[in-house]
Amino acid sequence: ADSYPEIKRDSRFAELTADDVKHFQSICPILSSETGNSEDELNAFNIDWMRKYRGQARLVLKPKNTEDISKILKYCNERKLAVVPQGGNTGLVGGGVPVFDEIVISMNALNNIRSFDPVSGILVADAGVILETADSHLRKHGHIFPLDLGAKGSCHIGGNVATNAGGLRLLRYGSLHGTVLGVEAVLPDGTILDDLSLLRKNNTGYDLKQLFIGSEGTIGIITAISVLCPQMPKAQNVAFFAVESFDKVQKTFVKAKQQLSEILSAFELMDAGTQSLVAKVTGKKRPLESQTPFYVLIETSGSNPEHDSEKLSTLLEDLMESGDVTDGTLAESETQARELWGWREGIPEVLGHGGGVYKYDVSIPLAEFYTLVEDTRAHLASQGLLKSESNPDGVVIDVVGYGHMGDSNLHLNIPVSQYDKRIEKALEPFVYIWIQKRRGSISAEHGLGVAKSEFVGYSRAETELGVMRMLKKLFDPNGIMNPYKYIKA
Ligand code: FAD
Ligand code: 2HG
Ligand code: ZN
Repeated sequence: ADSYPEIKRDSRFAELTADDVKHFQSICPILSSETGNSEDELNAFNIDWMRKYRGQARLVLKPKNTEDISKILKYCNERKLAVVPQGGNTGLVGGGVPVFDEIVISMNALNNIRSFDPVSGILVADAGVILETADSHLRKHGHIFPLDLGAKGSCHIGGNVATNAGGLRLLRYGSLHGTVLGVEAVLPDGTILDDLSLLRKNNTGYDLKQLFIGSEGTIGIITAISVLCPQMPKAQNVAFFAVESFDKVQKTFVKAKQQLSEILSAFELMDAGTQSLVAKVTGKKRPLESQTPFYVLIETSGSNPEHDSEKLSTLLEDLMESGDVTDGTLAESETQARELWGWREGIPEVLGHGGGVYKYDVSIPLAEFYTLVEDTRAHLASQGLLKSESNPDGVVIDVVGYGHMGDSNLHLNIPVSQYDKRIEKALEPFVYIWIQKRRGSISAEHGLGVAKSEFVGYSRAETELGVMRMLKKLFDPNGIMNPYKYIKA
């Protein structure tokens, strides 16, 4: 495939025939070039959210329930037809789209909320339920989904579990490894694994569901999940600060933890570059007059509106008095809170507007959290790639950093005027070596997909990778599940 000159199609996999298409048609609705669907219709499933990765699937299956998926996988496994499970197709590492002609199994039609128990707070729902739909349903019952992220309007809860998405409030509600109580999944040979537990505590043997959380469609298809949902907070407050140095950002983080403790629900960092870009693309008035290198968004979620706003106002006063922050504002309404969040959640969307963007999603110890951005900037400038007054033809528009600082998770983004192998070569393995030296993670929350698959060795030892390969072989001996990605055999 042109998109992947460095990868070869695996000849173990069969090529799709007209008989195969007919067989799938007897199971569920399909989209196929053979049955008259246009390239545009298939492109929606072949091309990813960033328009960076493009596969060539000629068949998209739209199963309606777990049994359909069981029949599909059993057949594919016997015929050695490779597949790629696809949720909302909002992933950022090329994991949800095919590399070659893998059959896309779209989870869009598995979208029933099965049950919600307001006493225990446990939701059971199909994997294809859109995150925002699940959250709205829960809100009607005084609860929320324990995960929130910018792609909530399109991503699936099954996709979230398959990528172990982190999101904006992991700091408060923890990882899906803690909140997901059960998983129903179909194994590559068609076996339905019913581990849809409603139990918080269950030490009877290996915890199988954990293997599916973050497995990116490589060992089976998640068809439903059960998840423990927190109470909807009665009060939610948002503050936005301008900060002069990263040292002061760290001081602000410590004070926020000390003074807000159990009500702190997000601590997000945005650098100046991201905020200029959001302002430029959206044309909106900036929330603060002060132009500083860093901005911080703090959110609290609690049960007493008066107490919470008092705590946040006291924190703002303290930070202003000590000079830790230069300027700050508190949202006075839900609309204002949403607007402030827009300066953070809107970043991924605007970063691609210049032509393309290289994304690195890393965990780094906090002391050096922002140093990666500075070092990458200096490195690209030294290679003559960074656009500047003295280098107006540079293809790299900027080097920016933002992310979930409360979880030590930085999003290093390099917006460019066009994708260019020279930039990629300058960035990789440069970024990964940098991370390895700090014992960080090259994939904090977006997963490996096709983008990071080559580089897992920078974050994982060979012994760990060996065990992972054994697991993959055990679940998927024919290797049909989402090939060319994740941990390669
Ligand atoms: P897809 O993109 O469709 O698939 C992702 C992977 O999961 C693929 O490997 C696919 O094969 C597999 N998969 C999907 N469904 C299933 C299933 N049912 N069974 C087995 N495998 C499956 N991520 C974060 O962690 N935190 C964020 O804050 C965050 N913010 C984002 C903001 C924006 C604007 C965007 C576009 C993305 C963001 N992401 C974030 C990326 C994140 O990975 C996805 O949004 C989400 O978790 C993927 O869900 P999806 O349904 O779109 O999955
Ligand atoms: C976020 O936190 C997402 O906004 C996306 O994880 C990050 O696009 C990115 O690099
Ligand atoms: Zn993120």
